Amino acid sequence: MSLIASDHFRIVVGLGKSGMSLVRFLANRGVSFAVADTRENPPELATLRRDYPQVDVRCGELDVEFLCRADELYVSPGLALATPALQAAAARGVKLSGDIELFARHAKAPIIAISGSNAKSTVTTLVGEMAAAAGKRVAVGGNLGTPALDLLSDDVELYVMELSSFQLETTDHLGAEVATVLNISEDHMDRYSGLPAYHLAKHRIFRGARQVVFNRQDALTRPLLGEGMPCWSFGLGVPDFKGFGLREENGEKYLAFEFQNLMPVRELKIRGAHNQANALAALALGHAVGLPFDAMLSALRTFAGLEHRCQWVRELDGVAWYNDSKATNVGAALAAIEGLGADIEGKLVLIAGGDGKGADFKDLRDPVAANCRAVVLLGRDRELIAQALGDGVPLVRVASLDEAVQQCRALAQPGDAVLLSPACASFDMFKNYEERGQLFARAVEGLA
Ligand code: UMA
Ligand code: ADP
Repeated sequence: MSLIASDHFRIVVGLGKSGMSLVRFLANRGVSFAVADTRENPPELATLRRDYPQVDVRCGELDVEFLCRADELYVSPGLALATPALQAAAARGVKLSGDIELFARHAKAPIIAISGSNAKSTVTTLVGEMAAAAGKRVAVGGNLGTPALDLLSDDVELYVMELSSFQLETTDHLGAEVATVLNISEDHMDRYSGLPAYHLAKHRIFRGARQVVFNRQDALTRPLLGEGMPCWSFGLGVPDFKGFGLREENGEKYLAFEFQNLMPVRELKIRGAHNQANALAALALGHAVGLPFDAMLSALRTFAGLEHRCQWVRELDGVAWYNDSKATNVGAALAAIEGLGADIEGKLVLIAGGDGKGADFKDLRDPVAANCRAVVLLGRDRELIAQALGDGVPLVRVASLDEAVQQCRALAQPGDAVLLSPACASFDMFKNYEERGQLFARAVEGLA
């Protein structure tokens, strides 16, 4: 039986990276399809016209009549399913689906599926490195960057996939070998009606899973399970049966599994309590698919973290500078402020602000007051953050990242750390979080 009906007509909606992977996938299987994108000039248009000149492409406002010619729409994670034209097509019986659903149907090797509000990329990359250290032919991608369908191959022995709530919304049955939601805190509130809707989207990752990993410190990560589902857990406390955690013995803190100490925490290269949780989550996922501990621990000893995630930039006059530009929501910034704040002698000088995506910043107030010497605010939503922080800490408003760096240089004292952890997306001032992080690092490196 073919896994994809050849007599159906499909439309790929969205011609970015995942849309282009769908085009290649469908064209290689001789399936008939067209493409639509709301943008006049979507990123992969030139590639499509060059490689698939025969494919019908409609750019600009979505035309419901055109969409209704399809049996099924493969919708980009970048487009809200609530988009009126998509809803109008769905009401007329057109099925809405996505690239991850197709991937799941065609993947022949086990899938480790990773979602959560924060730490997805770090844990996905780490599990990938653990699997490679164990000698597995592993494919790593999804929301992380390489679209899932581009990874499909008969040679792959294990898939490690980062999945966003947007991708999961169009996925009915993932069937992962092991699935996890690492943590849940508010994000993308410009696309969801509230936390419950976002939570529900994330939990679709557990559909058809054979095992799960949950976070003992975050009840929202626990799936509602059928009886007998093998369940592993992680958390910063002392672990119990089927649990990964931390245990202290003779003044030394260890990563531990059940009653067994695995490795001293000080051997980790990644910094902060949040990264210890990430290491434990990766161990739990790897263990669930049978990766040996020695290979996983050797990967943990060498993993230095990803760019723009609490990344050390330089030390100048006793002040360490960190780039955490990937902290695009409140939960991520909180983890960095508390994780790094506990690790340094002095205080933090925080740079925050940008596009807040409708978030509520009130949870920053107490941790910022406890850990920060001052906060330098920039970007569109800086006044919203200022209101949430109140008068617990001195606030400095700036107009540019260069100015922010200059202000931090003046504010920080020896033993302090300067942390760019904006709690906001970057799109109001920068192309993306990478550009924001690179410009920050360049400005910091330029300080004399
Ligand atoms: N867009 C339109 N009209 C369209 C289609 C898209 O205006 O018809 C706009 C939307 O603003 C959208 C943006 O274009 O947000 C990007 O959409 P795209 O279809 O061009 O995206 P892709 O290049 O296919 O990238 C997507 C993921 N992007 C999003 O979910 C927004 C990438 O995650 C992912 O790496 C890639 O597929 C491969 O799987 C990025 C991301 O920002 C990194 N993810 C969010 C996050 O991590 O918070 C969820
Ligand atoms: P994601 O792919 O989910 O965005 P990343 O691994 O790229 O996750 O990390 C994004 C940000 O999340 C980092 O900049 C860091 O500040 C924060 N972070 C890392 N680990 C954790 C954690 N365990 N809990 C909460 N926030 C975290």
